[in-house]
Amino acid sequence: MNDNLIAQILAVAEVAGGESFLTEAGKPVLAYADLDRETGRMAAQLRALGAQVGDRVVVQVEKSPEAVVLYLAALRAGLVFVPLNTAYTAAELEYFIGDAEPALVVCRPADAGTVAGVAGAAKVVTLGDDGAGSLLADLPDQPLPVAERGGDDLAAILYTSGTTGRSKGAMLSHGNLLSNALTLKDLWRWRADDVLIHILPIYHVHGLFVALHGALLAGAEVLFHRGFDPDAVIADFARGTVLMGVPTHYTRLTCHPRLTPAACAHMRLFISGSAPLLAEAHKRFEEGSGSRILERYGMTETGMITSNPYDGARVAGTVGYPLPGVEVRIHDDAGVAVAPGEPGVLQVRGPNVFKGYWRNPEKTREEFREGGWFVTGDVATQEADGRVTLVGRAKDLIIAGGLNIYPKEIEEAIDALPGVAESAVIGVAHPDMGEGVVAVVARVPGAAVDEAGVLAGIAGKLARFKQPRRVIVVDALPRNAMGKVQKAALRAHYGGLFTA
Ligand code: MLC
Ligand code: AMP
Repeated sequence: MNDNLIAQILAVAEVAGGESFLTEAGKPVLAYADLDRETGRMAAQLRALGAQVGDRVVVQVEKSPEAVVLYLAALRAGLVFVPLNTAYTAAELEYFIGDAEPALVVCRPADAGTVAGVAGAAKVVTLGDDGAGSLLADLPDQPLPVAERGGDDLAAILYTSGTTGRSKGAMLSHGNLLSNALTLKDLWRWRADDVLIHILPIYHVHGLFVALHGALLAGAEVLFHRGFDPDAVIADFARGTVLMGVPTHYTRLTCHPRLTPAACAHMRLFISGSAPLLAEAHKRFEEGSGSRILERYGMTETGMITSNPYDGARVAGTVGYPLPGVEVRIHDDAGVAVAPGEPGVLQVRGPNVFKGYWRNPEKTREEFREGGWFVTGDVATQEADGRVTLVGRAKDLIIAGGLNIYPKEIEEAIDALPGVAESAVIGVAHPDMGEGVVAVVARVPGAAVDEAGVLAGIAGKLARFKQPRRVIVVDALPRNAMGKVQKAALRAHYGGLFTA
């Protein structure tokens, strides 16, 4: 049997037939009946461009129907799909390409020159958001058959930043992706007559896997949004049944005057994840929409781990129960299981857990415990009935608008600037993004360092979403008796910067 994820998707597509898979601005743009042929031709193109089974294909393109087909075609050709945030700079891209060593890089037409400069031995082709670009030129007529893949063979590598400041590639297999998708299909009751409103980027687990696989394995229609426009989303509530978003999406929708229970009457499921949904935001959305959000918890390395129940209590501020087939346990610093209700670091084991970090066995060993338990770095409590609540993070991580930002990476960029002695980057409450990035920068005595200079100094190096919203210049950072910078004290001191 072929464990290639796309084999399952095509089996569903065959049944769904003439139904629309992707619909954009009210127009069907890709039918299930065409998925086999479209992915087959694109897969043949990838092969013609030199990508062989097991090769990586790095993709940094805008969200478009063609980009969705590209992802599925990469699976079909047996390639390892490596999607990148469109906000990454050329400097960041160079690192990812150097690490992934792809056969092929697909980029936006406007970036072709810059990308060619950092692509090394990889071939560079382009794909525009209008479907133009060299990738689609002279598309072969003859579809490539679905490549034979085992459950442990890699389907994708998703880069996730680390506390060391360097991103690591999480290796996800066809088996990882399929097991998680099938579990969620049952748990969230996906049906062929569902209509997913797709507003997420397709370079992360949430938009690429959780949302798209859910729809694809049900044969459901996807109302395809390239960005997030609350007006357009609320208009689609009349046809849609499922929405997936990060808390920022729900916060913005809650503020919208047209969010009413009547406007949401056709929707059956609102799902939130990727960042903490404050209990207050949960309540306010319910007041506005008449629906209770279902919050779930996951990670790039593991896909989805826990979910609030479909039937039963969706408790605000909790992330629900471990998914069927997924085990979690909570351990203290000494590696001992904590009592119910006590905090500790959540570990996870199951068919969803990734195969390790790409070409980084040490990091892989560090993050796993004996028996295949992966250490998430999230601090959680679990009640006796199994319900999980996330209460903090053991990892130094900021999540803004559902995007992970690792302070270490920003600190390294700032510390390299002239006149900077050291820096501490923290996340503090932000009304729109959940957390906002603040850099507290200690200058070398007498050096002329200011906010504008620091921001200009890192602008070309780090993606815009990672750049601090505020830079505070000080003479020295607070330290404890051990000499460690007291980030908690900084968070307390600057906590009201965006909310006061
Ligand atoms: C945009 N900006 C951000 C940002 N998004 N800054 C910090 N964090 C973010 N997430 C910047 C822009 O560059 C711009 O900068 C300014 O903020 C305002 O932009 P905007 O137009 O308001 O942003 P918008 O395009 O509306 O995007 C906001 C957003 C988007 C929330 C819709 O960030 C988004 O789609 N987030 C979802 C990310 C996601 O998919 N996460 C899942 C990861 S998977 P300026 O100043 O230049 O104008 C995962 C696992 C799991 O975590 O469990 O799911
Ligand atoms: P990423 O590395 O981008 O996959 O992000 C994974 C991290 O996002 C997790 O380790 C959590 O810290 C966080 N996360 C995901 N879902 C939730 C949630 N529902 N509530 C709080 N944090 C979450």
